[in-house]
Amino acid sequence: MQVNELKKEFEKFYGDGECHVYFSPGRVNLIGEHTDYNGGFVFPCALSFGTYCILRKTNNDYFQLRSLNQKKSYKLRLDELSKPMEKGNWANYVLGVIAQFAKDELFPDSGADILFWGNVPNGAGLSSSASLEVVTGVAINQEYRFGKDQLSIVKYSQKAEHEFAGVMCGIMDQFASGMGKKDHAIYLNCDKLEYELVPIKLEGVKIVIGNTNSPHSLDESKYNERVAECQAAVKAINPSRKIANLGELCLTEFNSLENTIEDELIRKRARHVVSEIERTQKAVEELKKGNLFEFGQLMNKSHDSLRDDYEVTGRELDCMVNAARKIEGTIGSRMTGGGFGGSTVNLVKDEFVEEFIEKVGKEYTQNTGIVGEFYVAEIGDGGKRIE
Ligand code: GAF
Repeated sequence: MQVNELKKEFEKFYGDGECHVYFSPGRVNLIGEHTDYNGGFVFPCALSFGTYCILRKTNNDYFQLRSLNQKKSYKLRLDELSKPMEKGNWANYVLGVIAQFAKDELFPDSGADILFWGNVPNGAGLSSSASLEVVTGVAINQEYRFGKDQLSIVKYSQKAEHEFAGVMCGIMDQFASGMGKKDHAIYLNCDKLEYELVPIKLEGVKIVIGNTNSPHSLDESKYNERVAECQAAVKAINPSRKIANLGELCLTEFNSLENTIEDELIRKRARHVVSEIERTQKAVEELKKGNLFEFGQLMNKSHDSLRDDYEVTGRELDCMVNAARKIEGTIGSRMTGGGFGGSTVNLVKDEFVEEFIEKVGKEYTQNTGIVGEFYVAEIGDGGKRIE
């Protein structure tokens, strides 16, 4: 939907008059999975699709919240804006962010009419919820002149996910949605929150996203269990080497310490995290040198580690990745995001993209009975006002 059409939809609900349009993107992570909440490195980019928020301040004392993607709409008094609703209500992502402003004593002093619309496929592991949180934060911050910087909005959005959705996520998704830059990936140290925008100039190669259409839902998945398993690994290592998180260990150190983790499952989880951080660092180095082939090999290894040691891939993602790797022009293929369903990310040579989509799609459907979807990714900017 074009912005003009969205504004017409807004006027259908709320009447004519001035309104402002904000946008925040979804993200695709190229490498560095399940490392963010371990203080490691990630390498995501913002997408050109995401969530739009059209907003008009009013003189009322209530917020009206609607989404073209959802059936339920809400009318909430200003004093109700920071309270969570029942689990599963989409408005929680919005209220969760408003609640963070409130903790800093920043309260909207008048009402607003708000319409959301998103074109990130839900459950595709491409951060539709982060894009909704970040667009809310950016819009409320600017409209009510709260004066917060973009990084604070990113942090508010992560807190909203913890407190209002119950997912103890790292900061990657909200960071990519807030801080992304067109044609760049973000090389982020999730411990220090230092980052570098790395230009993505993939000559003759496209980033192809494969949506398994096998719903991934972070709160229902085992995401929080993985977070807890990593904490258990830290605890087991601590008597021998004091660390606050697994990101403090390089692989050589981990190899010498891994026997301190008695539980084989916990050891495997930790091995994924430590090896993935090292892979991510290497991958970024290779990309900077223009070694796409090496980058692709590391993507493949990342998936294999997520499958064997971290066990977050599942049948659909594995099936799509296996099919992708059979295509001659595939440089690398892996799952992206939290896993347990969702999407794959693939580097595919231009002249093979069509064949990739056709053959991978066909094999995937034959093996799973599900029809997948494919998008050639465009890397866009982070959250901002667009009109
Ligand atoms: C999800 C989470 F929200 C991120 O913080 C990150 O942990 C990712 O899964 C796995 O890398 O998208």
